[in-house]
Amino acid sequence: MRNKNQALEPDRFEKIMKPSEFGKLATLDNPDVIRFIKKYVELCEPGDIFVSTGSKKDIQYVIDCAIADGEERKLSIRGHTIHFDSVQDQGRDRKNTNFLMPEGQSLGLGAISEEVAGEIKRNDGLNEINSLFKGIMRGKRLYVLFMCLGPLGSDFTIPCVQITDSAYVAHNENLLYRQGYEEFRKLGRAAKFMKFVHSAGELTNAVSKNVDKRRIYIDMAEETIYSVNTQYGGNTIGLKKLAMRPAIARASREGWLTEHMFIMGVHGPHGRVTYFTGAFPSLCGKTSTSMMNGETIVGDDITYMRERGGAAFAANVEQGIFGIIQGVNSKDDPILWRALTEAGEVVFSNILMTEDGGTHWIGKDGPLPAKGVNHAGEWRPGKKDAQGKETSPSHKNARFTLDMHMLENVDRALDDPKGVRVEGIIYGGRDSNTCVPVEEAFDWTHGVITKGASLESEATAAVLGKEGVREFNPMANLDFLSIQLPTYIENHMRFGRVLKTQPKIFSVNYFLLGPDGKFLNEKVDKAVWLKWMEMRAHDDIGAIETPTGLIPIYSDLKEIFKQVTGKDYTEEQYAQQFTLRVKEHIAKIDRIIAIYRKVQGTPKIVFDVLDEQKNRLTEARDDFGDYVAPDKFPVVAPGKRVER
Ligand code: SPV
Ligand code: MN
Repeated sequence: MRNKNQALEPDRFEKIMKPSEFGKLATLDNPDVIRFIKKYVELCEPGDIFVSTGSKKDIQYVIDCAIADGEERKLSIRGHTIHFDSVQDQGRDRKNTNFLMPEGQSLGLGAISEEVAGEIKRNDGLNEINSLFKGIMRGKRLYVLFMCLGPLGSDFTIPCVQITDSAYVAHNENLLYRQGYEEFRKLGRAAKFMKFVHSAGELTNAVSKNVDKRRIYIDMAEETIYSVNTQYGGNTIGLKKLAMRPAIARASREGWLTEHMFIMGVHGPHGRVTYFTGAFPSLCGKTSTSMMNGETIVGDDITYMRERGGAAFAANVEQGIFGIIQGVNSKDDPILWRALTEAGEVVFSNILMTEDGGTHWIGKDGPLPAKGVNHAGEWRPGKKDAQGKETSPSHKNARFTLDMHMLENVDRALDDPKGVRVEGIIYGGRDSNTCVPVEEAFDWTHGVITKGASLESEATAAVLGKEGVREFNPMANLDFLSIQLPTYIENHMRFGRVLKTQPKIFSVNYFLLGPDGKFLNEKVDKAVWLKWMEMRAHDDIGAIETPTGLIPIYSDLKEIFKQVTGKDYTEEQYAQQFTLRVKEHIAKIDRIIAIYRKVQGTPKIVFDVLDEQKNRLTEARDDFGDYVAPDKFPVVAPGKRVER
């Protein structure tokens, strides 16, 4: 009960809410929205509230605030800004990302890996987060954003409210997602929205200070996600990785898919455009694949997929890119290069800034600047870290944010409410010694199980502290799984069953090493694998049937290499790249089976399909040994398989 004095005292919400801002909320006619915002205003005690309607003016206001607060600084090129995250805040924090679990429930993901989001008791988590949020926004401004996941006016659309005290986070949301204010207005009380509450916490030099108290807590019951004491985009931008958790659960309940996938149009013969989606763990070439020269991009990170008229249709959840900048150069990535070096709205994070507002990053064209400033402070070539190791000008996970509409290669279907028809799904990981550069699965089930559900990757810098370790990462989606893995796999199988025409499933591996420890492929070779998959999707060319899938015929690749890269692709290169590495494959299957044995409720079909593959491999080994050249296996005509 309130005492008399408190009753006279208006609530903070009423006190600090300007009529102009309240008016923007009132128009929405949604008491749940007001209740939600009010709750966190009372708890976090901001000094000011700004409500964005997504108008040009409101979007510009957020940018101005980010610069005025110092979270972003202007660079010399018009529209470019730079932001720094704390040295300890350079990637997604798996350790402090937890599901708030109701009593007696578990996702069972702990059996698979210690690296996945953990589980804590819901009440404990809420208590902890509430105490961290208490008064955390004193003296700061709270930004309220109405956004949408997916294209507007579509069955893909999910309305969301993001509240944050970081203008940098709000700026990113505005670039990366479609504005949702109109959608909220249209839906009124019927809006079934996801909620994101973020505070960067106390700042020093505009950077989160208490990263030791960084927490990302996921409350599935309320579709609400809390993030505190961090600024790194993957931990804070609600509609990005935070929203994937409730979206995966919604998708599974309703029979569609939420995937960690790009979408791209691959341009085939005679003006044909064929859409592919691709799932890759972080830092494995996902964005660069989707940005491949000559193709068009629909999305680079997160995809929703639904069945329509018996086919699979996919839409980009986002409209922008929060992409890795390392290695972007004018030769390999001409379109991105132009976007990142010409006037236009771009937010850079954790790269090097020079005194005159220039930039540098690992792999950028041009000479290293003599000095500059990055996330770790002053930098000069040769600067060593505390361990005496030479440091690079930018962090490996340094990123850029931009709206894809500014790209020359944006696909015209980006905002199509229907999505695009998917003809192929690609799974890729960082794999130095097992899988061939490109391979097609025999069918949907074989692809889902041996490629998607068996995906592994050597870990990278997008996740804190784990470089080099081989990690199991089914569908490259393990970090975001919010349902039990067997349920997730079964949803894929079920999705395939309702399709009359199933997309083909492929794997790619850009990271295969030769005996000398050098990469067997160049960056541009990716373009060749895409064209090969495009032809296969239409049954234009044949393939070679190996125990693990269908691989290219040398003569087809030779021609595509000539056309796409101008390179003379030799038979020797082909043999090196496409030799079946039986020993490594069997070791991989054994690893995967051992993992699924630990997962309660794994569907039997998973073991059956893996066992069959192992048997085929064992037979091949008996006949040909541990390493088998492609010419030992039969050629099959387009659309055919070997009769067994
Ligand atoms: C990834 O790491 O998969 C990303 C960047 O796309 S993050 O926002 O950190 O998830
Ligand atoms: Mn991603």
